[in-house]
Amino acid sequence: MDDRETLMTTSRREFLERAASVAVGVPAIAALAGACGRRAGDVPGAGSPALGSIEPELSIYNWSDYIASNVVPDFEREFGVKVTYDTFESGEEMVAKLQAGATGYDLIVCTDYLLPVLTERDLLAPLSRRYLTNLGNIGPLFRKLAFDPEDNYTVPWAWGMSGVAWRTDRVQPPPEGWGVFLDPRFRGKMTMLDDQRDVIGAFLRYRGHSLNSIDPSELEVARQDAVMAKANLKAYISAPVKSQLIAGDVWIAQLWDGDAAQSKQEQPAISWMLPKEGAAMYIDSLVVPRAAPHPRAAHEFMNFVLRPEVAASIATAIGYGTPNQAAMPLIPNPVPYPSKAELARIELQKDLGRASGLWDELWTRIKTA
Ligand code: N2P
Repeated sequence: MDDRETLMTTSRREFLERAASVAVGVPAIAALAGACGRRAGDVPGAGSPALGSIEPELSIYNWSDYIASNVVPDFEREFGVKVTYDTFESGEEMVAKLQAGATGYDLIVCTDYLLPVLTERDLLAPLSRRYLTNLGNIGPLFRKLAFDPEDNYTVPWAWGMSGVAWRTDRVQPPPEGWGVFLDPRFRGKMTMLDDQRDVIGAFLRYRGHSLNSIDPSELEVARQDAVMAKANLKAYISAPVKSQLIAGDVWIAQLWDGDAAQSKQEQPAISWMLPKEGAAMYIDSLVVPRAAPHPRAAHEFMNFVLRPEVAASIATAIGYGTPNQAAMPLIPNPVPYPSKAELARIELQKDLGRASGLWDELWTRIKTA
């Protein structure tokens, strides 16, 4: 075993410990439309209900730029199912759409900290494991996580980190931390994610606090820093910033590692770094809403993407880490599990419970400042 393997082994264990510490909090979102009572016989963990035959349609709601282009057409061809595929740009956008009454989705890709919001409102259907015969391909690191301790609701899709992408040909020396967004030298050439958890979280870490802070005074300082940084920003923009980075209109962007990797494919002068003060890591998972009209097709799709070659094609296209251990050898440049040094700087986002209201309010004040 060489040094790198030793490091990877250690890292995996620590990574698991950290991932396992994701807290399951009290949901803050009061009324998610479409909530209905638990049906008798499908209590979580009660087993593997039969779902009937596969429906001819399937409706998926995922983050943008988060799938390989062949996956949906290949599934449609093999299973004879017509897929409707919608995308969102932030977790809050996804939850807001569900809140507004969108009930037609069969599969949603949901970020860890939002899962308690959905499960505690009883909005998710327990999975029928009898159809998920490929589930064993998921590495042990990504099973039985704190947000779904019995693996009743989630099939992990990808994991990633929120850091900083920058143009190595325009910015020297390389940025090291979140303070770069307060540097007026790059005014008008910088963007941050259009995502309250990422923006406020970055400035909390900048001051040495947890990015899950609910302390009003820490949050107030983060708000002030965010407003100061805003004067230097071109925009709050998430995945669509990639084309501006590629074109050179943006030099420094708060961005997730996989989206940065996607842009680097087109512009090799783009690099990505994990800020020295630390940043967020997340795990996104497939979930089936309780009201899903096509639950059997949803399960067939989950089992399809659990195949090593399908998971590998997704990971290769999106540039994110895969939880599918069997896929790792099939990926040309798989994202390695975080190094020991990186692990010390990574924090998982948690459900903020009742403090979500305060975060919402601060975000509105930042955006309207
Ligand atoms: C993919 C978005 C990454 C998901 N474009 C962040 N949880």
